[in-house]
Amino acid sequence: MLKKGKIIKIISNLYSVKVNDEIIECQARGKFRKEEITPLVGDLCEIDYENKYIINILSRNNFLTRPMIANVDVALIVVSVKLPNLSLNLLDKMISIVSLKEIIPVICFSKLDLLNKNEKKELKNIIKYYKKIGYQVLINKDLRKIKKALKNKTVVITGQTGAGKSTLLNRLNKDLNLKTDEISLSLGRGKHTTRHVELFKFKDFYIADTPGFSSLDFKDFTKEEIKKSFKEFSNYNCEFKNCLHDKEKRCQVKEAVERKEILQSRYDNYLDFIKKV
Ligand SMILES: Nc1nc2c(ncn2[C@@H]2O[C@H](COP(=O)(O)OP(=O)(O)OP(=O)(O)O)[C@@H](O)[C@H]2O)c(=O)[nH]1
Ligand SMILES: [Mg+2]
Ligand SMILES: [Zn+2]
Repeated sequence: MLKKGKIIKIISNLYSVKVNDEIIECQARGKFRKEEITPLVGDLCEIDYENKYIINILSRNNFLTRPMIANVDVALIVVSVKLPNLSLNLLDKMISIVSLKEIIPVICFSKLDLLNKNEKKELKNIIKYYKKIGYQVLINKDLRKIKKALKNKTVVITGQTGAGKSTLLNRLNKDLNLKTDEISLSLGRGKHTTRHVELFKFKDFYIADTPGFSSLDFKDFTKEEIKKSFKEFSNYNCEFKNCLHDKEKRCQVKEAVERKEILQSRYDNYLDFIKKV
């Protein structure tokens, strides 16, 4: 019998497929390898229910390769402000990547309790900027707001190793008991405690825990696309229609950076990204 399901976990060659309220452990057909299809967590699929085989992967709305997941609406980007240290470069990279995949980024800062007064003030300005340009910005202590933002969505939680992703999920759902670990003080980052992608059903949303990263590749995109993903830049009309806001003359974006209308770090990260494609 053919049944429809959703892949919620993959560990080596074993695929956990949720069919209604039942979890079926399946193998994947060899044909996927031949056709170069990699079944992903989040994929909708058809399975041969008796023989426990995935027969078909249904077409995807979108997918990410880091973390590997398909069909997500929202990326909850967990950004640690200390231990590991705040990296606006990684944040901007994540925002660009997920936006270009038609996934809505929701920014969630963690570990604000480790900041001193001055650092808190600095962070407040950063939060204000990201809100102004149109992103939802939350903090990991505010569970009520996080739940509200994720309602009825399929969500991937992503961010640096040690940022506190699994800790946050455990707080959102007391039954989860995901493994979490102290960060390595010598390296100043996490220990890659979460090793696989797994999708959990909460009351009114799906959310996937994922392994964190310590760095991210930024490829497969064009300079034009990266420019488009810095959405505040589109408020400015430069003299050259195809202005890359780099070495061009009379660039309105550069002038806005000078007036401090655009955050210097946003602009620097943008230049960094287009240099790398
Ligand atoms: N001080 C402080 N520590 C936190 C906070 N959130 C998480 N932590 C700690 O940070 C450490 C790492 O948390 P994890 O939840 O394992 O981090 P992770 O993002 O899942 O890491 P990976 O699975 O490696 O990607 C743990 O010791 C947590 O207790 C926070 O808001 N404040
Ligand atoms: Mg984790
Ligand atoms: Zn320009």
